[in-house]
Amino acid sequence: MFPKDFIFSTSTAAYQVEGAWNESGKGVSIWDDIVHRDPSFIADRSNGDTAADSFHLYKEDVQLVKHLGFRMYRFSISWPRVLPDGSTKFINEPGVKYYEDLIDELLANDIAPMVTIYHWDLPQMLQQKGGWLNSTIVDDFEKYADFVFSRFASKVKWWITINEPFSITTGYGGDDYAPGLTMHGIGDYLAGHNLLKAHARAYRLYKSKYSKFEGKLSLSLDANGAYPKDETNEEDIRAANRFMEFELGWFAHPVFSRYGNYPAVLRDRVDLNSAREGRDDSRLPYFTKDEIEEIRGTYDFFALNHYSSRLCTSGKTGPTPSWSRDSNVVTSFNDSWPPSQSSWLKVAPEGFRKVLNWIKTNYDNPEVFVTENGFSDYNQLHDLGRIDYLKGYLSELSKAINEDGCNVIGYTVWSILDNFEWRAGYTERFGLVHVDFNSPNRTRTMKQSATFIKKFIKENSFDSNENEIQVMYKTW
Ligand code: PNW
Repeated sequence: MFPKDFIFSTSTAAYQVEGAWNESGKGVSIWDDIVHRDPSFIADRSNGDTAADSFHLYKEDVQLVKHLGFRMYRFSISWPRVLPDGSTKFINEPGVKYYEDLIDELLANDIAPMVTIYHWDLPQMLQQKGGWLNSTIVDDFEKYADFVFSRFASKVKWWITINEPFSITTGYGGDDYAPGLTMHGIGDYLAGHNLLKAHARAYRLYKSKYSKFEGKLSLSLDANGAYPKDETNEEDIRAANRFMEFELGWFAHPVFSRYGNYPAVLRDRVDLNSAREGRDDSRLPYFTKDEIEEIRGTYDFFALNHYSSRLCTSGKTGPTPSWSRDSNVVTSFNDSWPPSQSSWLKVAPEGFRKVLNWIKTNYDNPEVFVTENGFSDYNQLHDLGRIDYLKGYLSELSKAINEDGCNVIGYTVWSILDNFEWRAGYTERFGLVHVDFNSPNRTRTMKQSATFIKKFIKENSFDSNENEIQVMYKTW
């Protein structure tokens, strides 16, 4: 089903699994801050103080990754664990040692590390001066990345600078994530602008200072698949494409397109709405010519996080101003798409193939590494919904590769473990492995999907357990 050297990987992120939130010198992040200041921000009023306790149990995690047959493990470094106040003036060596040990443990077990430098846990000290809204974050991030490369570049060959800039912007313009600001249609674009510059700085720094290590770098972009609500309606077809440009193109066009800069439809719509609102300047900042050139081409592969799809039609939605109002797209789900435990995640595997083809067409068929894909359950071991999800998404992925010629080189399951699912707390579980968050030792138990994926990776096919899967699908 998949090419011989295709890489199967699985992932986590620091705040979601590590715990040890104030141990051995770690500083406070915006997530530590918000969960303690406002417990109602989280569905079950929980937090990541202990999470899956991977800070102490990482060796067990590595054995699970190995046992299931994954060749790679994607994890993130907590910025405030290594640099407690965000700056390199003070380096927290015990925090650095944790990642050294984790990397060594992975390498000793023949698992390649893929390291995400920033997966949402900004040092609170940097948020105090505006976080991603303040352009000084670009220098701060470059210095942090420099520090991380200086310590780990000799052992880590796969790097993600920033995980999901789109999701990060919703913490400034949509109230979805920390820091929980609601500057709709303003804060999100400002944050996005600085995120793009920060990524480019880190990428260029690596190429000028660390290229002898021959690492591959990118940023992970999240994208839903987009379907016209009515496949025969021209306006819906345009709405679906506009949705792709507003969600994925916002960050992909500046980096991966031939000319760089924001997609024209995003530029034009935000400029127009800003003028209509009587503003002097567009709410979407402009890049200088030099900045466009600095950002363009800062990738060695395309890193895609994909979970679900949307039906699109045109229409006004959301507050004025806001990203959704600017997009002029109203989204919904097809009733036939099976649900997960997450309201935003319905099972629509063909949408995955669509996104991969969209990337192929729009960005000249780059190498793609799927850095996240997964399904949420609620506290189950018998997770038939996840098996069905993986089966559907892996099938569509293989069609994209084998029939459409999409250049996909790797695929990552989110997640190896149940973990702290941001605002949903522990009410939505993405793990192949169950974690008992009530047990002091955070007992890990393989779910049925772990057995499924192990067999799949080993045999590079799920034909041999086809019958088993059919039965599972019926019961589910
Ligand atoms: C990702 N959407 O976030 C994150 O990278 C993970 O940390 C997270 O646990 C995982 O997916 C599951 O949520 C996403 O609305 C959040 O399409 C929202 C979306 C996609 C990904």
